[in-house]
Amino acid sequence: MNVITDLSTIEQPFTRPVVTIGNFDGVHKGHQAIFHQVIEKAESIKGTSVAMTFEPHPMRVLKKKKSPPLITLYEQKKELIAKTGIDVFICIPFDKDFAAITARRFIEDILVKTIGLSAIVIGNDYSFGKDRKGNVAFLRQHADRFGYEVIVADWIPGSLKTADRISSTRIRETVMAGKVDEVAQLLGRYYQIRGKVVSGRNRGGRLLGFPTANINLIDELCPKAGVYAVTVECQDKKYQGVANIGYSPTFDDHIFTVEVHLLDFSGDLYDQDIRVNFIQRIRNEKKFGGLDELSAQITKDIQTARDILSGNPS
Ligand code: RBF
Ligand code: MG
Repeated sequence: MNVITDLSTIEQPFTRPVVTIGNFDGVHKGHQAIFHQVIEKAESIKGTSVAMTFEPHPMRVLKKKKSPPLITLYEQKKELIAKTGIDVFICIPFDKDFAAITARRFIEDILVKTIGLSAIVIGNDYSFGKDRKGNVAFLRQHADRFGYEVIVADWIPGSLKTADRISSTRIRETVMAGKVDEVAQLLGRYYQIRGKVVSGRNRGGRLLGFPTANINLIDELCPKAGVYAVTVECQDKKYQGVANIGYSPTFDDHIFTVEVHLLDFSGDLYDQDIRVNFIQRIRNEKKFGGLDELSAQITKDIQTARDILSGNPS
């Protein structure tokens, strides 16, 4: 995938580009369907498939206060879009000046002159440009003069309001509710968090017999407190694991931690980049009467995780 983060580096228009534009937070199944529609259209006209997005997320620039946690940060979004087979990824640095560009100028200067737009695929609920004037109807008004085709993305099941509609909002809520199996259905992959392994209180191994890698999250969104069966990616290896998210109420320090115990592993992961994929929720966090009870429960959790993971090769 060709990655472009500066429009001024585009020296000539692409060959019959088929473009989609969006924030694509989560790169969920709906987004994936749009990318496949873009790719198929591009193949049918021997053109170039293009995904255009913005960074930072426009909602961060436009209304800082009530912006929800992102599902996928830039790096992950880029990786996931690359996996769909899109040819060109254009990420426009978003700021107040860019937000002030009218939909009309955006179409004429960027989509048509710079990119050479042949066709655009967008959702019937998407809008862009100053005052969000750019939408399907607006694009259609200018289509003949500029010689591009407007294709309405057809992934959306039912109307915009139906409960089964996949949306970034719904995914955020489902992650925060800890329903990671449902999230996997919406994403078409397991929900993943990324971070760095940091030192914890050195208590898990020493006191409980179950050492954990404590994770300093890079991601903004995290499943609700509890215990989960997970897979872990670290140093180009994949592990099975059991994650605990929360405050370890058995102890009285009330510090929020995300930690993962890796099955069949002994070693040091300090300072490593780590990725955790959430397969299934096991239980709520509990306050135990003592260390023995807690470690007996963790032993059970590990068995539960093994059972879950043996049926989920991933
Ligand atoms: N701590 C709790 O206080 N309550 C729990 O229910 C709990 N469940 C855990 C389950 C697993 C699989 C693991 C690895 C840890 C769990 N912990 C729990 C956290 C434990 O207290 C923590 O790993 C140590 O205190 C080291 O930080
Ligand atoms: Mg630990």
